[in-house]
Amino acid sequence: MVTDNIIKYVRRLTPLTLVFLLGGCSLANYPLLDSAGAIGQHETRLIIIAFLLMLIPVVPVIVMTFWFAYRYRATNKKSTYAPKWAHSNKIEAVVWTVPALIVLGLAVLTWTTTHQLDPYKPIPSTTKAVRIDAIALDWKWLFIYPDEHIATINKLVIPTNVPVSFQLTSNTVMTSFFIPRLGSQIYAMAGMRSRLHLMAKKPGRFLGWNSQLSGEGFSGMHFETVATSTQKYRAWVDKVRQSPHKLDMTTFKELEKPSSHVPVTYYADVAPVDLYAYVIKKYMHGNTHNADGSAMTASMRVAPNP
Ligand SMILES: [Cu+2]
Repeated sequence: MVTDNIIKYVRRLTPLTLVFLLGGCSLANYPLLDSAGAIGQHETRLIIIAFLLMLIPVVPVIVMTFWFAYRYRATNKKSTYAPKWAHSNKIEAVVWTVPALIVLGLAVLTWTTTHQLDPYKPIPSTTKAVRIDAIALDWKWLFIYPDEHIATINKLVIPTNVPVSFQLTSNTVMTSFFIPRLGSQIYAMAGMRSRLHLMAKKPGRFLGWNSQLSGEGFSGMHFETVATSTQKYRAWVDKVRQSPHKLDMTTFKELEKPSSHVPVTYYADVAPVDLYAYVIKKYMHGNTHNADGSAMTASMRVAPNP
């Protein structure tokens, strides 16, 4: 029969089609599924669990569509013909209970993980966190390492297995700080402080970017994050300290002018003010609050950093 032949061909072709369709896939193209960070790994697990949960109704529906079409075809005289059929309590029970349970499961999962993975929550560790002040400029990222008194443009270097504690703000419109392979994305807003904690679990080079459209130079607003051993991180800090550039008010005034695709720049010294506090203060107009709505502490309002 013709249909039998068609089914045979489809059966033979399916694995081959899959090979062609999925041949282009590699985890490198899907940074969220190829996590290299402590937070990111939890998030990857969450994405996969949510995906599988949602497949519970999707897969049977797809299978049944084909099965019904085949079983209840006009030429099949063996299946029951029931033109008056209208209602089934059994079907209603399945159709309502299963999605309800899935929604309940997703709700519990989302509630617990959003609290577990709160970007404001420090990552427990025996080693002291590396502090980084990230300031979004038009259209580049300024990273200040307040404990090292160094700064960079569009480049982050962090030690592996050491928590990194970011405080972020923006010297311009709202932007979004995101290193997909390390974990959570967070917004940086003018006059506000947002916090983010990340930790790289393995060495590597990861793309970081602004994932919030912020105007003309948006597409050039990305940076490389290098996770490396603590020794190499220390060596890098020493190297930055050799840089001839200093980040003072004059340099900052130049930096805040719009420019895009700005090459990596190192600053050996950040002087004399606490730039992060200065940028926040610029936009406060007396109303000081963190991005979560809480009031800023007095030490945040007046430079320098605690
Ligand atoms: Cu606000």
